Amino acid sequence: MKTHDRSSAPERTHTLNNGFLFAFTTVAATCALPAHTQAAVAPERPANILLIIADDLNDWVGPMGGHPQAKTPALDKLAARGVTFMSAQCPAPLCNPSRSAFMSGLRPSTTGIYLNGHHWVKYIGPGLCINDYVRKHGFKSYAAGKVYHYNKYRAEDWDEVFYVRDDTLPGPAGKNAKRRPGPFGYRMFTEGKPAEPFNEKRAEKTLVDARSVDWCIKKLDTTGENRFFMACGIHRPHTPWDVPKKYFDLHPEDGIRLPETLENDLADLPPPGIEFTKDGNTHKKILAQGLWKDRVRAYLAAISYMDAQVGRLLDALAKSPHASNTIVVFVGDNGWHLGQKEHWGKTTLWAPAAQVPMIWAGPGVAKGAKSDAGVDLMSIYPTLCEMVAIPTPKHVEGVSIKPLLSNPSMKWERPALTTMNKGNHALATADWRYIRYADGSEELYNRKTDPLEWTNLAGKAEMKPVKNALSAWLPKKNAEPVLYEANMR
Ligand SMILES: [Ca+2]
Ligand SMILES: [Ca+2]
Repeated sequence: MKTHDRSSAPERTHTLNNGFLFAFTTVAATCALPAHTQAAVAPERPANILLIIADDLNDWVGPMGGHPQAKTPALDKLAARGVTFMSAQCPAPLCNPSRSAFMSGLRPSTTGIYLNGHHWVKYIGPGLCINDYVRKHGFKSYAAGKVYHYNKYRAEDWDEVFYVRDDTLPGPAGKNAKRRPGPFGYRMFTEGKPAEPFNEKRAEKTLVDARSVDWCIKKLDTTGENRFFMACGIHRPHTPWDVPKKYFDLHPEDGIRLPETLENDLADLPPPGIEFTKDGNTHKKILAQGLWKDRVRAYLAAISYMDAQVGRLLDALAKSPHASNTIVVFVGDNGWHLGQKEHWGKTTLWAPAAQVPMIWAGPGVAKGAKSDAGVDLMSIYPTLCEMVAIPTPKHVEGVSIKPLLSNPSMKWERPALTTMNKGNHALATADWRYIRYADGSEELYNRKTDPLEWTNLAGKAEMKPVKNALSAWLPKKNAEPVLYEANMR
């Protein structure tokens, strides 16, 4: 595993298992930080942080009700002891720009990191990301699994990292997988064939997500006197969806319900919106193959598998000495379309791709509550700083939602912001979704009367005040994209 050459080299580096598994112990005080980040820890709030990130998870989880047949008992349990945000949005509907943004506090429109081929490590300096920043305030920071896109960690920003390459993928690390042709290549499913459960002979505990969770569980046992910031990234329900059979069995195909869709839903979209739905005619093909239900079932199975892993980690936390003083944040990095607006996958500004689960629980958080405030994942960094009583660094662009955690029904004016490539933005509140594309074309949906966002109201004269009010929140800066590097994808 290549590490970045810096004058403050790691104290020790272990490279194990063909380089796919590694752990680092780094010198704590390696990064020069701006003076405003040097304040001391407030001793009266000794809370730890556990951040769990699921990959490509839309609102098909129990507490959000995005799909009536989602089975997510662990998230149901977490929601029962915390606050679920019903209108949370990602900063970008794609892994790398979303994760690098909410972990660093810097939006894609500020950094120019819009795509997976934009190597965030080269543009966001040390000391800025939350996992590194909290270390200056007495935290140890630990990562397991997919926290940043692939394994594009800056290892020096953590005390220890556990990363196992997902060996169900093809390529040098994927000896168990073969390439599956289709519009999404190996990453989705074999075109024209029903989804298949993972090789039954292989024990679940050997799969990547189970191993990441096991590592975190062990770490919970061994964390010493320091407060900890632990991030656990679960790869599922990102494709491939071939999770173990028992999760498919939870979702019999016969009764599977398809997402609600509208014929000619695309008719009222401006050209850039239509462009976002183009993904190689996947929807037409899936319809022709009669596999829509099959795909919905496989996604639900992958969500249940993810939930089971999250449940193991949360159960272990509940039994640990850190049970009562750990703030838990569960999020998805971006959503996923399964036929809504004739689209499959992410990379759109509509709810299926932009809306994500965000559940908070722990000291200072209301129990069993829901908030429909328009918030986005940029709130994670400043809220965590406030919750653990350390100063929020000045570069952080999001705002703290701490008031909502104790008073989830309070009125919240500010909209959530999602950005897709340069100059395309969606602003979402509990009531509205307003999309402004780079060419100035628009969409507006009334989320209260039209929750599936079918009827574009942007052209109606009486909607002008709504559009104007939301437009005020568009970012002033739209950074040029940074250099695209194909090998980052
Ligand atoms: Ca993702
Ligand atoms: Ca429509």
